[in-house]
Amino acid sequence: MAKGSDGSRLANLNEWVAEVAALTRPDRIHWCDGSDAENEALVAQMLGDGTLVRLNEQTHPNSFLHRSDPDDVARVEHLTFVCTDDQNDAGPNNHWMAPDEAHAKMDALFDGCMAGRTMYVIPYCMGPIDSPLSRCGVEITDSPYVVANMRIMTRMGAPALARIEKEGTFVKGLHSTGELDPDRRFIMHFPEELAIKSFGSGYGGNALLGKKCHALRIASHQARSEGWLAEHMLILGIENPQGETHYIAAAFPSACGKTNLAMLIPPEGYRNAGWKVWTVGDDICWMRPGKDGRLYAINPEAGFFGVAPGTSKKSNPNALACLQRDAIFTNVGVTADNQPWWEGLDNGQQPAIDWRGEPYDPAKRPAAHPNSRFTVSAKACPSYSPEAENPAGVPISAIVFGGRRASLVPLVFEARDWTHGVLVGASMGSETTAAATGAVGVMRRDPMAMKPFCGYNFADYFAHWLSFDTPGAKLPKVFHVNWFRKGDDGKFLWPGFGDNLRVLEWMIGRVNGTAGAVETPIGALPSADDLNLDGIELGDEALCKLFGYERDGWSAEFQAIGDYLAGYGPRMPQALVDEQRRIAGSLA
Ligand code: SAT
Ligand code: MN
Repeated sequence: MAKGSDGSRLANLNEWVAEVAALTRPDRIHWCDGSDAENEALVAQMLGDGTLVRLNEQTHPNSFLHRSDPDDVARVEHLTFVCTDDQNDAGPNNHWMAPDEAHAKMDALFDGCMAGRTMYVIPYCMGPIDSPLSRCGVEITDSPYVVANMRIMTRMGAPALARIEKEGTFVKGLHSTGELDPDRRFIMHFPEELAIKSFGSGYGGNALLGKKCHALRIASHQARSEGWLAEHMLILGIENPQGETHYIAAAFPSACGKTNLAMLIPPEGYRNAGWKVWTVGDDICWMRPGKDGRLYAINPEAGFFGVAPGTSKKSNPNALACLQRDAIFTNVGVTADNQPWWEGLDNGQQPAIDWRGEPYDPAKRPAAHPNSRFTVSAKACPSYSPEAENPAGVPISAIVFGGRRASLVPLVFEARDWTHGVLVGASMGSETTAAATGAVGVMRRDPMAMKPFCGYNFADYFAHWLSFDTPGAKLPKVFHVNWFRKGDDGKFLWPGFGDNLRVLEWMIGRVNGTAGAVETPIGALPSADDLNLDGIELGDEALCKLFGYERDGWSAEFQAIGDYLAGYGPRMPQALVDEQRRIAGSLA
């Protein structure tokens, strides 16, 4: 019998923990309270066994490096399953396994896997503890690294347990790092049971079960039945010189700059005029209609699990400011004096040791893994919005969809109405990144940036999106952006980063009815004069490609979008099919 079980006041939680302990057979059970003392003891243990390395205490107090297994550095989409009774409910967008078969497979892997280890029970709350939009879960894991990360990424410990005891329902997440054998690695979701089983990986998106597994895959399913939306979106607030703040939610695939956009620093002219950007969240957004008909959003997370490479004083000074202390770095390089280092950090220092712990040799590998990450509390961010803790959430004025598209897609366009906006989201395409294992730079459809994260059939998901358009609803305007358009020389045409505020300002102008646009079949595009381009130089090619619309290319794109939607069969909502046909027709 494992030692250390304090238990909770909730019989179904205690029973589940006992069941898991009987299966996994840990030496000890530790119920996490989220206290500093608990965290210090875990850190000391991980420093002792090499799971963590202490970074330079002078430059980066209380900060640590974790080097993962080299085969365990990203999400594994081919090993991620949604296990619903009926395969059609998971949809062609998910890998599916029958729940009984999946449970049997996973339970065989979990059998005795915690022998000699401590089993940690982590009660957590996704969202502010006192928000009606928040939802809770309990993750059981044998990884102290997961505990330390969950403590930063969620509201974890005693207050979460108190809420769970009151509510009685919670998402059950079971995780073990196992032997990290890629052939014995699966991330299984049981949305109908509000349960997750993840084995064989310690990587964030596979192992911090509050994040993608709960807050997106399980929550998207839950949101559908409860009338809300769980989305892969950042949330930011834009305060104009008059002191009015508009909130924007924006969906981009992993590693396409959500963290940078969420923490944007306005260009100098805007700063001087009094513009400010507030960060509410950088990855996940839960939204629900309020009494006034607007959508209100919370960030269910409490921290950032951001991509390190490319983060610099220039690209994201707010992120860099967060990373000065109390951060966990995973798979970055280090300098000779043990400071964290990654490609694009641009601080004049040089790496000495790479992410594998070997002397840095640029001919061999980059110092930091392309999907190396930092974990840090949102409260450390200078632009963190006080409204992020508001239990009522923030009202959303605009929804933005965006992907990485080297060609065709202009800088920004606006959807005509909600149905068109849902089609714009549903037909999003993007070139793949290092956030998941597999080829990088391949264009794929990634509707609403949810391809890896939607816990049910995309056709039903689009229908759910369409269902928000009810009488009395005051829905946000919907836009599409592409920061990644390239010129003939292969270089990016748009400067991006802080200058993206110029595009966001135009959107707010459209919301307020003050900004101009040109109507086209794909939506309303600003002309170069509709955007404030003061202080940036754009050549003829850039102006043409960023603000133009290429009829032939879009005609082909809409054929491809039609084929994509048809792949979902009759379950695809007719309103979306009609919208696609209407636009395809006007492009022909
Ligand atoms: O899935 S992670 O949380 O590791 C990050 C991402 O891919 O968006
Ligand atoms: Mn993400």
